[in-house]
Amino acid sequence: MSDPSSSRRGAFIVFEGLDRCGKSTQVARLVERLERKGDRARLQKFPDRTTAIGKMIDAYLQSKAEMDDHAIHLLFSANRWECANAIRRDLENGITVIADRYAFSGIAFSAAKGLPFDFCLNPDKSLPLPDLTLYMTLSQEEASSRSQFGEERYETVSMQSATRQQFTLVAQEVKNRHGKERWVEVDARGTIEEVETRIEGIIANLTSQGVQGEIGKLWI
Ligand code: DGP
Repeated sequence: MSDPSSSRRGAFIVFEGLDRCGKSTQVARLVERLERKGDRARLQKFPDRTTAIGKMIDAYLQSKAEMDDHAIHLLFSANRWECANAIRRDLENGITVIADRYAFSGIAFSAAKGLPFDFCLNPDKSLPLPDLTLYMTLSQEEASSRSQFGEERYETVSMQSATRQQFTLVAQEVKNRHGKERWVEVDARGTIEEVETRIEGIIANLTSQGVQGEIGKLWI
């Protein structure tokens, strides 16, 4: 009899949230933890600033280059597309892919600047669909008390607050199109260890058992 587990693929798990919610710390710790256990896992950071497109995005975020809002939006999306095949291949090879941001940041940040929601959503259509997105939540007051904003373009209170509102719409869109279970909020308050425990409880099955079935297509 064939082993049913052999048809399982790696899970695609995305972390989203506003700046300073602790997302990058949690993502790094999670990948380390999985590797220590002997699980195969890979961290995929978005934007991936190492590629040619990523370098243009980096210059824009650091205000070293100016760009039309539509143009930079499409570059963020292109940056995800240039990583899409590698994500797909890894998932098919049983590797858990953990992404630090994805297309949901793409919509939330660009729509917060005033671009139409549909324009922001469309370029990412049919990218690999995350099996689960963890949206880390922190109030503006708590985020502000953590540390000062950095130097980058979007790190202002007004931009973060507009982005927060857009994330609410993005969450609704994911739930409507792909099912409620694919978008889970994680309370980002407390110590690093407390948040880590919350995350572990949510993703344990996905990372240890993988996923059955094909990789879906985003927004399709
Ligand atoms: P990070 O490297 O995680 O600090 O992200 C860089 C900044 O870029 C952060 O403020 C969020 C923003 N960002 C991430 N992805 C996108 C995207 O696809 N579109 C836009 N407009 N902004 C993004």
